[in-house]
Amino acid sequence: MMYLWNYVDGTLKEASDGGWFPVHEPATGEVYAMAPDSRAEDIDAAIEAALSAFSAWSTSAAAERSRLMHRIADLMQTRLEDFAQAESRDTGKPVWLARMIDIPRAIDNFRFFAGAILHSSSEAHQTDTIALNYTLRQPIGIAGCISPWNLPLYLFTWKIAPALAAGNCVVAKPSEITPATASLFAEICMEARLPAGVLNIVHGSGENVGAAITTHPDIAAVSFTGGTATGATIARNAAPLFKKLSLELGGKNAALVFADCDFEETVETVVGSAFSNQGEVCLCSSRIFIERPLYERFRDAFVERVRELTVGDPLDDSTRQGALISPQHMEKVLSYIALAREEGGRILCGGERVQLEGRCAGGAFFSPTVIEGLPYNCRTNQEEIFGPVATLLPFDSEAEVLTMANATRYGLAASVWTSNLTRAHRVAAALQAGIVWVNCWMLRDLRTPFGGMKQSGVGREGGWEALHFFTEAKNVCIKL
Ligand code: TXE
Repeated sequence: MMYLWNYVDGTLKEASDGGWFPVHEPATGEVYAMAPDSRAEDIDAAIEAALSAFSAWSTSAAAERSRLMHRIADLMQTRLEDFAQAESRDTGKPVWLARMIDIPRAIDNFRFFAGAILHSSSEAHQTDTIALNYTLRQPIGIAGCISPWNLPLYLFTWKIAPALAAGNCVVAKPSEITPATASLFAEICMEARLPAGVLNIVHGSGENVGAAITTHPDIAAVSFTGGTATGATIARNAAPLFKKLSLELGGKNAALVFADCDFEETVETVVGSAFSNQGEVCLCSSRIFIERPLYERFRDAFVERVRELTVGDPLDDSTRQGALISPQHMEKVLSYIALAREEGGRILCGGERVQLEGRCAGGAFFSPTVIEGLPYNCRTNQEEIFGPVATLLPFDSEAEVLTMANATRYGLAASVWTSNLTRAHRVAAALQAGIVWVNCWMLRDLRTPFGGMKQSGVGREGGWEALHFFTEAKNVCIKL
């Protein structure tokens, strides 16, 4: 049995009351590790360590913080394979995916903000000949970072890196479902000699550890990615304490496929956008709108491709769909398949559990599912399933597809598939989504604002947005 540890004040520790919780491997259903079941006292200790470290870290040269962050990135690079194996075992995602996307992106997050902090600048405003104003952007203090289970290290570092680069100390909690790579990351920080207390990682449940972070008076800002319902709880907890809040929540993302799209490329990329990481990405397309003249041709090619997505052992390089995160989550996905049937949907492929043999016999595997025949406003097309399920819907006009695409409480991402440039601009502007991809999906530039509108979140991450979030803007006005 493997044991994972908290990382507090520069050392590895167990929970203060000695409790542990089991960590499961979704592909086998087996418990393979134990992690500290921390309590509010562990958060108190982490915050105390962060407060002690803050003065030196927040006044250290940006070049020094940058150097240390590059060092962390270098060390992660040397252990890329260990990280990829750990991420795959913890989440059920194919190991090749963790090796190609999750871990390189986590390394990039550190490199990107290590570079960005050296290039940051702030504004000056001259008030005629009377005064000169300039903006100081100062570290905000202790930042709380809470991340989910679907892209564990990728999203954990996406929050921690800008917070540290801006000169804050951090108390971070990875999802209790996937604590392994955060634990490995702590080892890297020790090896890189990150000063004690600058980053503290505390494992445990949302109820105990997450809530302690969001309600602690010494945490100045909370950056959270996870479910919309949890986001609402965090907003309720943090609001009376006037914490800065960044919330990246769920999505019910639309792909808008026009008849003039590049057919082959669109089919191929939209399949990827719906089923990458078993559909467990907040950016995945789950509602695919197809212009009627193309509907049947697109549907048939799409279903054919989806049938080719091999469900299998995440360790096997030929696997395209690994395990879902847990049997409970699989039950949730199954309940939506039953709902879709009740609502009149036709299952074109998938829709059931996949029983593998041998090592993976106890795993939570599910066949990628395509459904048609559902109205845009039914529950299946309104609620986030967060699994390998996509619905296909025909449309007749641009106005109609915009109405349907925008008719959800979410507003995270959308994609538009067309060769008509004017239409692409027009539709992109009219979509209620924080991110619109045109003829692509998941093409990311870390300088761009990232986040959602409506119930997909509050605030933006990425680039200067993240550095602004993790700093306090102070105007200094000098009379001339
Ligand atoms: O998320 P939670 P879960 C969606 C998806 C999924 C649903 C639930 O629909 O089915 O959310 O997933 C911590 N105070 N997304 O249960 O519960 C928790 O410990 C403070 C969308 O994993 O929101 C974990 O670290 N923290 C998504 C983190 O919040 C609390 C990615 C996320 O857990 C807390 C993942 C509390 N009261 C799921 N309760 C996306 N948009 O990327 C829990 N947490």
